[in-house]
Amino acid sequence: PTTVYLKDYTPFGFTLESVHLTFDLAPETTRVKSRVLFRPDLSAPGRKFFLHGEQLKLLSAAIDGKPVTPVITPEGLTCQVPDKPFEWTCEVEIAPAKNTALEGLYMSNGMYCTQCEAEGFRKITYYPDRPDVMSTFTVRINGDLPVLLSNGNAEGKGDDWAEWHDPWPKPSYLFALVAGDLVAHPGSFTTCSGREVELNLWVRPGDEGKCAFGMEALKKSMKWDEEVYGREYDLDIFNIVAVDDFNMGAMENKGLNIFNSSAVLASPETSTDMNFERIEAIIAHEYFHNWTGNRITCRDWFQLCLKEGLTVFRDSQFTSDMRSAAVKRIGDVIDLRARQFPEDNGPLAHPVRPESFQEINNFYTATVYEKGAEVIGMLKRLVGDEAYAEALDLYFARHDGQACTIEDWLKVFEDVTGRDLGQFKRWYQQAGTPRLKVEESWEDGTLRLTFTQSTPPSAATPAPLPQVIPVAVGLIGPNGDELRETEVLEMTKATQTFEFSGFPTRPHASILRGFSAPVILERDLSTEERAFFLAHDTDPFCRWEAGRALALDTLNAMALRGAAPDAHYLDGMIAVLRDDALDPAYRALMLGLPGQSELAAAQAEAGHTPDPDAIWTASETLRQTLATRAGDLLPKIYAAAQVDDPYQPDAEQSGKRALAGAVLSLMSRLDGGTTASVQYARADNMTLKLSALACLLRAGKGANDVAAFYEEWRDDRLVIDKWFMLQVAEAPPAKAVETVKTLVQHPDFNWKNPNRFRAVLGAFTGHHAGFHRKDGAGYELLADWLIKLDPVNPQTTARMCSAFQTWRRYDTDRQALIRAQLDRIAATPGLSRDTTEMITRIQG
Ligand code: HT7
Ligand code: ZN
Repeated sequence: PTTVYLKDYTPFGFTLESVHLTFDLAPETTRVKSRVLFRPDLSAPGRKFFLHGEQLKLLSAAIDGKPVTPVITPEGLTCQVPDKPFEWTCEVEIAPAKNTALEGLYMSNGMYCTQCEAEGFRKITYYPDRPDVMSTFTVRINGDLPVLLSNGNAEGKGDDWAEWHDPWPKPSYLFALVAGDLVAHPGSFTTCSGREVELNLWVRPGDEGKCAFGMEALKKSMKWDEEVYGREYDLDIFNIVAVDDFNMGAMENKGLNIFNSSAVLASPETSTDMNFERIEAIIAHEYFHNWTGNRITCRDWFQLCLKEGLTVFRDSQFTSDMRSAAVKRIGDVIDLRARQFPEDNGPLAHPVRPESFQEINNFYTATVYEKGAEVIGMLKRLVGDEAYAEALDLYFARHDGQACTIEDWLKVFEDVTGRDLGQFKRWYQQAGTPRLKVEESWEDGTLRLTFTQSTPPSAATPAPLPQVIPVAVGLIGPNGDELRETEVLEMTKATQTFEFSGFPTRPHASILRGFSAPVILERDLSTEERAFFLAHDTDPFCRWEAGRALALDTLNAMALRGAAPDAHYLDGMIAVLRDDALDPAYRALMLGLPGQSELAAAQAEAGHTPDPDAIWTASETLRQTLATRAGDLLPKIYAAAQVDDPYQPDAEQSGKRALAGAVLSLMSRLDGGTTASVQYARADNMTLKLSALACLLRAGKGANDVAAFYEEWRDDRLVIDKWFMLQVAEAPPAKAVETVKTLVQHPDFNWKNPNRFRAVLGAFTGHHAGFHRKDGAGYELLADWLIKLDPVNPQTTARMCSAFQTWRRYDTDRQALIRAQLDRIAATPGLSRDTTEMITRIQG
């Protein structure tokens, strides 16, 4: 397979004046005609007329009406073209019904839909399928289907045709077409300049009752982007379509967003609070792309973080504004540590802006998205809120309509602030999570903090250089009073000391407030000091982090040395349980334990070999001990956390349900599931149903309810995904493999549907002790399924290979077992480019 390098970027050499497409839809024989006006850029002498095209049957091609015979390869075609503007026309045939990879034009439950990012348009027609080639599109769809949609504004329609025109130049990856038997949940929005925008959420008949929340989320997003970023919507219509077969969450096609149905459809009876929050965030994310991604796009796919990091950052700001900022921040950090840190510290490590790839689909990663967003958060912290707002205004004004780079992005900040961001740029260029070690000394009323940064070398970055690290620090007194407000220390060297003077007694330094940089903070604190911060830190993140560190320390001591649960942790958690003044959602977060994979990572980081079974046992023991210690306190808190009002998926109610759920899971260890049974029977919403069912399964009592649940919800595919997922997640480690093997025999296990595949196999790879079963049965099972899925859907297969990325952490037996499976996958004849690249990188 060929490797593409950032350093090799060259412009296309032709401008596209306009694009006209005509689709004659038929499941196995769709005809696509294209008419494109090309203007050669005469100042680009080496230009080559190359049009991407894959799996296309070329029926005809012509230049200025004269038939031509291009040279065709599996990647595309070339042709002699004139040195003056010319009209390219061609007709191809494709088979959407046979397209199981879900890239290009494909079918899902009888509906036609497209997914073109990153390089799917080349499976629709021959075209310069690269993000720096932008043009206006006019699209005619011929097909005998009730709803025919494409990008932009509706130009006209008849019984079996529709025409759309998108006046905003866009790259091909933002093209979309949808056709099918769909119903609209309508809405409207008046923009800040008084324009009326028609909104529609298109769904399959039967799903109409799951649209209201998504529509409201869209309106809130449109308003927020006007108020916070000054961004107004720019078409007369905005359509969202829900699709059942989809490789990722959603896609921001101009004016026609396409969503995985799990990322947009919701009702209280079928969706959990977490589903609602995720849906609100994804709708916002895709909508925000209209400016950060669509109006200003990426020059090439190496610049993916330009749109994704910024848009994730913007959707996090939105959620913080709509809900609790502290809870959102902590949730983001939990997610970053669970998904991005393993990537950054393993064989898949790559910079936020990678420098090479074989298959770009493999770089839609937590590093590009979530670390990319962290980098923007750091930039904002360093320059301040005002300069950030000014820089963004300049970015939109200067680059509207362009395909840009990270250099363009940083330059607006340099121009606004006068700062040199050369060193800061390393965050985009270097892989690896920096370790930030802090040492403290106290003398003559002065507290000195000495920070040392170092990033482990990796294949992607063999010799990392010091980065700019904003370290937010506050000082607190012995009673928890804030002695010095949060200030951002700017670390630029490998080692740096900061002094804080004028204190009669030694203050406590609360460090890395708000998780001000995506680093691993190495700080030697006693359990007493951690308990102090857990009780007194005024920064919600650092307070939560203190509890987290206590949990990690005690779990590691229990798993590695058979130690007893730490009293400071238990006392601290009892205090949290008793503290009615704390936001329930925050208390629920405090009560959560670190994930078992995170514990394994921490142990490996400290030079130990993690034992998944010991980690599982330690986690269970700690929960059981906490439950026993809390005892009678639990039913009281559970009762106080009940919601009497009608269900609302808002922050207040979901916070209470999260706390009730955390407490119920502790109570179930004491009452054998009695309270959970009552909750399950009475619940009128999916959040309460599922939290109760999980407790019952853990208590070994859920079999009947699981069966009844299936009968009740068998016709609702999104609920049945939950049904599959829950059984895997709650299986005891020794039974996880067998549970999966039984579930994949179920008639509803449609493995070609990515949501269903992930519900079972994704949940399985998240079951740390089950997946890492000592005899390797978990590894073999996953490999079997990856080999089976790869020819059908390479993208989803490749993403799931990352379950193996942590293989070097484990004992030599497990390492050998995983390596054997990696070798087996790699040796599979005809393995896709996607999966080949992932497996090769993981093998190292
Ligand atoms: N920009 C999109 C990324 C994407 C995608 C989405 C769905 C299916 C396949 C895809 N390939 C790439 C989603 C986003 O970040 O908003
Ligand atoms: Zn995105």
